[in-house]
Amino acid sequence: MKRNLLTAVCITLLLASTANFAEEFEVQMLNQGTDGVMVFEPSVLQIQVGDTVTFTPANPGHNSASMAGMIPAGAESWDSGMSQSVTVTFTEEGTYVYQCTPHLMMAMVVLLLLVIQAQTSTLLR
Ligand SMILES: [Cu+2]
Repeated sequence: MKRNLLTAVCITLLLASTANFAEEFEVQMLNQGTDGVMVFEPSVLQIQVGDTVTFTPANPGHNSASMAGMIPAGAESWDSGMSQSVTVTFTEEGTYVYQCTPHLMMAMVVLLLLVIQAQTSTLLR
């Protein structure tokens, strides 16, 4: 009996850890970050399909805009607008390149976001 209970607890924990909950991430647009000036932080994110990322202008004068032709086919482009935040849900697997439009000429903020398909547990199938 005790053993069954322990097994049940273990399975519950396993299911909880492998369950596919969409996660939320935040990327800040900064005048000064740990990587230098005019940066997105974090600069590279690995997320899963279905996750959302909110781009937050911690300092004004920035935006987050996907670059045409540099996001996966079928993915929706975005542009937060100047000094605005935007929340993007990533529905397509692949690599996304985005920019801060006014600072692109400063070789700034063209960053990568990698979206991978969620790992689904074979135990559940
Ligand atoms: Cu900027």
